[in-house]
Amino acid sequence: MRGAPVQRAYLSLGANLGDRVQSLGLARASLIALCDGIRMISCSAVIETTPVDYLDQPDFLNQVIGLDTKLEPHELLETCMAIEQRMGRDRDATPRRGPRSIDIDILLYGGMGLDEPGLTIPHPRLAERPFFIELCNQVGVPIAWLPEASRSCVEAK
Ligand code: PH2
Ligand code: MG
Ligand code: MG
Repeated sequence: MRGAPVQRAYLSLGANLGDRVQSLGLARASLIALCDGIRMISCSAVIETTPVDYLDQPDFLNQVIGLDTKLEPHELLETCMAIEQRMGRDRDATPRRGPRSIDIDILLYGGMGLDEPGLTIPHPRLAERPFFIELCNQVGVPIAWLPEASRSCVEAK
């Protein structure tokens, strides 16, 4: 990280178990307080969304935040996962795409595309989740960073 260029990244926060408002707040605070090399730039509204992909689960609260970071994509991912773990998320106890107390995903990073084990950027389901697009729009994501399939939704506004 030392000497690395600062990159703008956008993360999604999601929670549908426990005190969802508190979980999103704690995730934001953890990203700011615990992480060297991360500066929070923007926060979207927190919105309630109906579950997608795995339908039989409680409604989510979702938010998108913009950061400036010197962490490289995999370091940022590790940071997100460490915060999830500190907050008590137990990946083994819940089904894939099922209920979770906190989920912190990298949506976009420096306008780059990456497809590596454990990390795909842009987030592979960004374009198919309208609430992600709406929240990205709120925090001023450059349209060119969005997957092509979702650009028309933003441009149409
Ligand atoms: N995350 C999932 C699965 N389904 N649905 C909503 N509404 N919001 C989410 O963040 C979400 C979801 C797995 O990452
Ligand atoms: Mg997710
Ligand atoms: Mg995740």
